[in-house]
Order: sequence, then C-alpha cells, then structure tokens
Amino acid sequence: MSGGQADAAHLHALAVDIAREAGDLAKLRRSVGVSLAATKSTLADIVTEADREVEDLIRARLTAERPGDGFLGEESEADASVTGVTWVVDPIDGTVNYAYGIPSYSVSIAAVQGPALPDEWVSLAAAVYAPALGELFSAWRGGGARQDERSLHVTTEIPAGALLATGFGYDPATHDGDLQTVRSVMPIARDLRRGGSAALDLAYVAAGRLDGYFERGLKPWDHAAGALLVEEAGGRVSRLDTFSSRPMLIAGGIEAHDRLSAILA
Ligand code: LIP
Repeated sequence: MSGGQADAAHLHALAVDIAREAGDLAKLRRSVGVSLAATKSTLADIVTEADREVEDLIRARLTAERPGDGFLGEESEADASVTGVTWVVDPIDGTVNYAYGIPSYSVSIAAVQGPALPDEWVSLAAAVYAPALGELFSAWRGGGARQDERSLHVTTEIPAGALLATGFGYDPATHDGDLQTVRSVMPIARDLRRGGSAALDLAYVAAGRLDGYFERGLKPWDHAAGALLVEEAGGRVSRLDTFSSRPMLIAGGIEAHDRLSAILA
C-alpha cells in the first residue's frame, strides 16, 4: 500500500468517525426542535443553530486529531493548510430538509490534498452520513466506495432512460434557467428526482440508486465528498462553466454522465 493510500485510509477512518458523531448530534438537535440562526444569500438560504454547532464539533475534532490541516466549511472561516491536507465540510447538507423535518439531510466531510479549489485538489477520503436514515457512505482514493461495509457501484446501462436527480438554488431568479436545463435533459431521462441534499444525491449515484445527477451553483462543500464516492464507485464527475458564478456539476455512471455532458457542455 503506497504511503499516500495509507494516509487516505487513515483519513477515511477519521472522516467516518467524526461524521457519525456529528450526524448523531444533528439528529438529537432535530428531535428537540430546530431554531433558525440566520439567513444568508436569500431568505430561503437558512442556517440553523444546529448547522453551526455541528460544524464547531467537526472542526474541534479535526483540530485535535489533525493539527495543521486546512478547513473549508460552509458556516465558518476557512483555515489554510500547513500539512497539504484540507477538510471540506458541510455540517448539514440539505439544511431546508432538516429545518422542515424531512429526513434527507447529511453530514458531508471530505479530505483533499493540494489547493483548496475543486478543480485543483486531489480528493483522498470522504464520508456522507444521513443520521435520520441510518446510512453512511464513504470512500478513500484507491479503496473503493461503500455503504457501511457493502461495496458501491454506479449503474452501467440505462435502456429505459436515466433516473436523474437535480437541485435548484436559493435565488428565485435562477429557477427559470434551471428549469430550462431540466427540460433539455428530459429526452434522456426515465424520470427525475429532487432530493434536496447534493451530498446524498451523489451518494445515491455511487450506490446505483440514481443513474445521474446534475446541478448548477453548488458550493465546494456540497459536492467534495460525494464526488469521490461516485469516482470510487466507477462513475465520472465533471464540472462545467467553472469560471461562471454558477458552475454546473455532472455525475453518473459513464453512460449517464456522457449523455448529460453531451447536452449540457
Ligand atoms: C443544498 C444542496 C442542494 C441544493 C440546495 C442547497 P445546503 O445545500 O445540497 O443540492 O439544491 O440549494 O445548496 O444549503 O443544504 O447545504
């Protein structure tokens, strides 16, 4: 096992352990009621007190276990890396689902190497934990993807069309364009899902529960972990329009990814 891969396996074990603790905290807070802490880009773009508390827990664990690593999280200031490793964290992905009591939310933790930029980093390890659903998806570079101990594989054939998922941003002004994108891909689709958590959508692509996923405007912490799950499950992930304010992310088994890319690129 190469040194890099050994590190990836260690980072994976840490990501899984912290994701479980963080997700269980999120689930506990949800059970006693969720309070709104603030709104961000729009009134619809909310952050709960639990988002902040969960990110604080993740950050404290990582600081203790991996001093010198960088941190890039949704709810707090970024820290540059001294070690070359950065943790890219969404403490509660699917925040609106969480606030409404819909169980499709997840803790997303990824360890990346190199610049903390999606088109430049090398993903090493990932954990996506859905505590309300009792499912944990994880991977490390070269180690494959798994749900608990079961190996994950993307779909390879889509004879009846692709089961696709997508999402929409918090800015209503972007919805019409996103709906036009949906219209453009429906000719290759058998149906469409909108789950509300990018990390879980990507985990479901890795698990073969979706053939493909596309969404414009995701933040690095929305997709960092899920993208590695898809790649380690034999799938492909691409980012288009990376210099725009709303890059497009495409993920899927090779067939679904390439059909989406032919339409959206
Ligand atoms: C969410 C994403 C989802 C997207 C939402 C939002 P958050 O992340 O996971 O796919 O459609 O607009 O960006 O805000 O819940 O961490």
